[in-house]
Amino acid sequence: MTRQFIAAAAQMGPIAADEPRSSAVARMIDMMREAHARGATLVVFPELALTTFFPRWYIEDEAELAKWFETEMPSTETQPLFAEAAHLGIGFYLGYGELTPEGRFFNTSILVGDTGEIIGKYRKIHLPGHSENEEWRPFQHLEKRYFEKGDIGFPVYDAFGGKVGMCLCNDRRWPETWRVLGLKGAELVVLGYNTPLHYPPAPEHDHLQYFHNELSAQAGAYQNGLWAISVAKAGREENCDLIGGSIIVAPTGEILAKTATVGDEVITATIDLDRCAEIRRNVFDFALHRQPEEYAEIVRKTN
Ligand code: CDT
Repeated sequence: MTRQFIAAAAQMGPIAADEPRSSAVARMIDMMREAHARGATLVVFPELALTTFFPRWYIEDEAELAKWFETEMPSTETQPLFAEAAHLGIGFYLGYGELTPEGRFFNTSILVGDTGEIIGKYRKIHLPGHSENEEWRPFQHLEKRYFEKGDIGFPVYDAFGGKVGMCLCNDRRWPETWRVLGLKGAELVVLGYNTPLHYPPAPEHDHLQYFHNELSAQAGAYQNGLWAISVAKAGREENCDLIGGSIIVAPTGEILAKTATVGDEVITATIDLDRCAEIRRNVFDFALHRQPEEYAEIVRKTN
């Protein structure tokens, strides 16, 4: 049985603070249709794809904060996306702010199958930024304040003929994310991101944002012999420029498709899950070459 399919990255341009979710969903449906017209059976959307990247603001009032979160999925506003996916027979990955019935806040993504059913969920583990309002910054990055660390680890789901893992934005910079997913057998990792072009604590690295973005996904894919689809919310969102550079990466680490804009843009590539073996049966044959007894430092708590 062939394990080949076409997958799409659906990069989104900025979402304004006052843009209703219905508008973001309509934009995603347009791109889903384009992906489908190009033969895709999976389309990957960004992190926090229904709203602006609200952690750039200090929000003191919890009721005000809660407005950026979803209490159900699908919701009234997102139902049309699920319905269109089922109609077209295309699966998707979607990032959003999750507010649970117990009142817990997570930065979450879901994987949805081609009949519109939710296959799996991931809650972001590496939460970047800071917890307190830091007025010296041109914009805040308050993920540590607004989200709880994910509590479901890095699950891998049987989907799209193989094993699929998820992560979110800052997770992609950590080799541990990719390794854990790789060790669990993931053959494809899908992820969305919101990455400001300007990094206030170390602005001397601003010109490296696109490079580090590619470096992380290419290394993660190659060193674990898996496919990666990494998708931006991009462009000038309120007072903050977000990088584009969405990519589809082969298990060899090669970039097979890349966006050229910082707006809504669909790219596609053929994913052949059997190509993971090119790497996993060779230089990164885990069973043959890994030396985990020498890796204890990785799991020792240092803070
Ligand atoms: N959303 C997200 O995780 N963004 C971070 C920004 C850099 S850390 C402030 C990222 O790793 O891209």
